[in-house]
Amino acid sequence: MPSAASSDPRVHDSAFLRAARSEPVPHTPVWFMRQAGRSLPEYRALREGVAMLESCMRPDLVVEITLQPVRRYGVDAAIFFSDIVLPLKAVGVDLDIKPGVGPVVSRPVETLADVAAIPDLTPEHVPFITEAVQTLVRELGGTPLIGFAGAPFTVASYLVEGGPSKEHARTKAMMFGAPDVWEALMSKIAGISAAYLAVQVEAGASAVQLFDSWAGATSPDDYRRYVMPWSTEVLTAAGGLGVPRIHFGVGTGELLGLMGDAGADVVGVDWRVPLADGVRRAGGRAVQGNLDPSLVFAPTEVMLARATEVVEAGRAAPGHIFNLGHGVLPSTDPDQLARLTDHVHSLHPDSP
Ligand code: 1CP
Repeated sequence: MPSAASSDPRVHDSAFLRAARSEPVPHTPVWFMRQAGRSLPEYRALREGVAMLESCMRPDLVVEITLQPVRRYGVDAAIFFSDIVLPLKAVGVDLDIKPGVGPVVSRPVETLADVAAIPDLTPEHVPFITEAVQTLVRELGGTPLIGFAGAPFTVASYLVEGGPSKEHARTKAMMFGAPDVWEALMSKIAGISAAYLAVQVEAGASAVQLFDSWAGATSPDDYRRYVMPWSTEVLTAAGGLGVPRIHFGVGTGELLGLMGDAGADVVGVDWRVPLADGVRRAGGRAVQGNLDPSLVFAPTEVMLARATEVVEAGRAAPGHIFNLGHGVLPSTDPDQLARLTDHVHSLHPDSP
């Protein structure tokens, strides 16, 4: 398959990419969703006085923030520092990321005309992404870089609700009640997310993760009908780039099989699902996860014992990438993540 991903042979043979391809590994690879960010004092220092979206558009900051957790923890992969709403901002949607809140959209999407007003994304919208990825891949050497995008449902929820939401009521009202607007919106976002992933891989990212954080708000039947076709479109396009695809959402225990079938090589499992069940539901695919992010607040020996259980359960899958079951909580003590990384690396991946 064609791929412009990093040509460094150490990246190709890394434990992270081997596990993502369901090949044997020398140790269980580890990275943490939201490993960069507020839990790190060096991140807080760098971000002082710089707005979130501005930091995502400055290659010098993106490079440094992405590298911080790799240096500190020796994790097996870096994740590109950005946000799922950045591509919308780049094409001109009027939105901001408000501190302590999250993404806020000034004019929520309601009609077909609102959807039509959102431009498609081309590489010319995001030259700063290409530059940051290229620099990062050079600096990372043998460590793979994960590119990412938001899946259509999760991105749509911000555009339709106008901000973070627990119930996704307006989103679902459109999904059930205005199928023409819903399909146009999902199709628009699928194109933007696929183009955004392509930019990252063409600049050298060697795996991608599609975040459908809020897809767990839908039932399996509704997921199949209203969500899955467009996630499949993004993952199929990403498959053509020749890199492994990770597909993750929160509270998606009932959807794991479908999320795999949408075109994932690795199914992300949140912490509510015992990993042994997640392995079964992933249907022969590699899995990623799934330590409860709150376990970092438990005594270290409790956290490490639970991490051992996760690694043991992961042995039943053809590939296992250790991660938390969702993002690092901002009040996490980084030293706990350092201990966790060392501990998982010390366990043999194949035998007790
Ligand atoms: O490790 C890293 O480098 C993290 C990079 C990263 C990622 C992967 C950020 C930076 N955002 C994301 C993805 C993202 N953004 C998701 C999917 C992952 C997940 O489920 O956690 C989602 C749902 C968002 C939307 C978003 N952006 C939220 C959630 C709001 C809600 O609905 O509850 C928030 C708080 C943001 C802002 C944001 N994005 C990233 C950071 C570090 C922050 C905090 C803002 C800041 O530091 O000023």
